[in-house]
Amino acid sequence: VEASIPEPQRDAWKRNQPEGFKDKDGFEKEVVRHVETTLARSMFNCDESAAYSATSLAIRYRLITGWNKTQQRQTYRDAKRVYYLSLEFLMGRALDNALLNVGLKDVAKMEDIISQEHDAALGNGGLGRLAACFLDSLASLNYPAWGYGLRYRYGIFKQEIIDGYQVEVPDYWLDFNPWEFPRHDVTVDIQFFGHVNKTTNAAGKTISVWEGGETVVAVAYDVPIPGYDTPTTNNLRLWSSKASGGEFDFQKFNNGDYESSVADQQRAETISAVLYPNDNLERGKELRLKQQYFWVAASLHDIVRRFKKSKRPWSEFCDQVAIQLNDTHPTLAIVELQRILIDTEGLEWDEAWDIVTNTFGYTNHTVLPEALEKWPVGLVQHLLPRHLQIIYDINLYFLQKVEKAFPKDRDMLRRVSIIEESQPKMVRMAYLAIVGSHKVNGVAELHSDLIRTTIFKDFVQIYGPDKFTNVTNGITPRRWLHQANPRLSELIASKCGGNAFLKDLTQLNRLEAHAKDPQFRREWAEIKYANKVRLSRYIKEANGVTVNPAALFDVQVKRIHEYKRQQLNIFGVIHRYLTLKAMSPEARKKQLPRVSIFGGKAAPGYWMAKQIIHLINAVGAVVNNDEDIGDLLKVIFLEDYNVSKAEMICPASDISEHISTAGTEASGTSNMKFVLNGGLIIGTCDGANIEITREIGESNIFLFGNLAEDVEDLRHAHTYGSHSIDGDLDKVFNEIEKGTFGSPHDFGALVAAVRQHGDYYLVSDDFHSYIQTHSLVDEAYRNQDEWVSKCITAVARMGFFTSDRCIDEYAESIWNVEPLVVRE
Ligand code: Z57
Repeated sequence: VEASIPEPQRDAWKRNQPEGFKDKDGFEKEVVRHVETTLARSMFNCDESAAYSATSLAIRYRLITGWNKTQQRQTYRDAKRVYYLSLEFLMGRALDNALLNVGLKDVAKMEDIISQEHDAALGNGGLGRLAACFLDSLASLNYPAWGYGLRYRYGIFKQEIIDGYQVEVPDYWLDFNPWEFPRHDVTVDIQFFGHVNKTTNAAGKTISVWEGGETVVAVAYDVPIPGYDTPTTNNLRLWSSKASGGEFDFQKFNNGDYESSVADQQRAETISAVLYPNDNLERGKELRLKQQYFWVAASLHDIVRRFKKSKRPWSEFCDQVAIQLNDTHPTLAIVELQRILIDTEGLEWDEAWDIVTNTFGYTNHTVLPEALEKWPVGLVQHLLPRHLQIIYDINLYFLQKVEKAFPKDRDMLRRVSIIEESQPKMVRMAYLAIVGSHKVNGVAELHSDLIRTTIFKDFVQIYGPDKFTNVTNGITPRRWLHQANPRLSELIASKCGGNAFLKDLTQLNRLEAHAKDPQFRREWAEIKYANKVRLSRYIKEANGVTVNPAALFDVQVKRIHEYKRQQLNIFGVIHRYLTLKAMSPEARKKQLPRVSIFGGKAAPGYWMAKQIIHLINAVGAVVNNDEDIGDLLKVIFLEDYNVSKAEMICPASDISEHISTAGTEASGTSNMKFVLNGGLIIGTCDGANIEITREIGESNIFLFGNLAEDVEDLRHAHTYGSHSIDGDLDKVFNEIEKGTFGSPHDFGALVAAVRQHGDYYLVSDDFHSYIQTHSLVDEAYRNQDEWVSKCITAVARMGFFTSDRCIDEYAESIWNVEPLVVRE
């Protein structure tokens, strides 16, 4: 490692190793130094924004030293590394997390400064946040691991609510970002378009050479990822696109072709300009495919370059490298590695393919047909001509194998072909990912069962069941308990022997003994109340609505999607409103006050999701101003739900809603966040709700609704049988149509989806059970002692859902990697 440092300087280098700082004094000194000499400000004009800048620069100094050491250690030891390829990393804020992970959290108490930071919002929802939790766990468990992603100039849009409608505003987040390190010396030339030539190489072998038609440069930006209380700081490498030939093509510039020179530059920079804002939906846009290849090719080039430095034979590649594909978005990596090995490195097909399949693992995150990626063959041919040839070859060899194994099954070949013989022909990316990986996993037990028995069942026949496995999702307790809910974390620590539970979440089980302790219950409830007061203050500020913190807080925050069924929730709220209105004032006085809180973004092109947002706001406008109702019901839509808002909302919920149509939500991860923060769940038998129930006990969760196994029959009956709507739901619809919540025309599509268009998401089928279960929630909440005991018990049994457990499972059963411990 040291070989690159010239001998005369080495001694000076060693004597001057940067140490970082060790204590509060050193930290403060560093902050002041940055205010004065980096920002060129004084004590007298240091506002909160400058204080944030200086604080983050001080803390990053501490990160860098550990980061450098980690990278040197990993290179020196030359152990197998994990590469996590994800188009999304929904990181949120970094400062608070960095303070906690390097052990300076208690030194610096500064909510106001922390809240100055802009979220790094390079993701849509669950998939992107999972990637962020995984990075935290990988570093906290000392795994040698890199994340690879795109450095979008614009992350997920900011949501504004104007007159009850969503309006999207660009999220330019890079104005001041102390957490990234541009590596202008780490670049990769990426090609697109062009054509393929056959030539003969030195050994007399015919090989294919791809002559690209356009070159774009990928520039690396590195983000340090500190582990919690570990010596490991891993690296997240994000690629940014720029034109080759620098800012302008000077040839063109000098020829007076200034405009086309600027156009080239803009075309190149467009690749990493913006995150596609769709969650669980693929729209097949050319620029998206360009993004995918750009990022995948740059990452693989980097990985291969690193491997080649070790001078090992190619046969050892998969002993050194494990690459995890976060959904099918990086599937082209499979094709790209095969291309590098056969076209550039001169390996034989079979030898190369063996290396490829042993390197990759593929995680599936959805069974929704509209989210499964398919690319038109013509588009792939145009953009990546050599890759399409390789895809066809992969498919040919695969289908030959299938034909041998299932000689009488012609239809099998059609069904499993990587190329769908449709008009136009399509490349099925999930099938390519399965064929090119050694393991395929789902993200919760039900979901993994579903992919084995439905969308991928033919592949289970072909490869056998062992290729398909489950790794139930998890969340990092550092951010989602200790950071989001410091007081609860402290109370837990007082019963669990300190903060050890943050590294071994199963130790939460020591709480169980205190679930019925009146004093402990009181302290627990007091913290929940304080968190609700804090959220109430925020609601007052943001929405101008006064809510009663003693009311039951009922929360549904997540991307707006018909399958997640926010429409079921708001129809339920209307039902509650009608029930309250129909009561005598005396009867009303006995009712339990509720606050229904919604939040979440709709994809800009998802019209139905936007209608749902509008209805929620329209209902809020009526209910919140109805004097008959007062505190008994408030309906709040929180604008611009994001990671840092989730950190405030999760600790303040009494009950949260995870009510997807059974079989549609692969896992869900916010369900875990809410329970870990001492809230209960109302939910369907879907995704990780099922395992949460198994862990915390049926009496500590409110389950309702039809089961996944019944969905198909119900849908069939809606279309081919007579479809009658639930009576209570019918009353809700009639009220909407009376114009109670504004022009009924505005909400016609939401009603028609259930009444006329087959109720694909089973809103009517589940409505009665949903309403009844909400009554059970009210009833249970009235007995506060019992309720708090349930919450404590549930938290005590949540140990399984840490992302540390997930990462250990991936490491053991998919990656075959081990932690790199520091030898002193
Ligand atoms: C996304 O956020 C998820 C799946 C997708 O296919 C895409 Br695209 C985006 C989510 C699932 O909907 C959640 O159920 C799951 O918990 C999350 O991925 C992480 O696995």
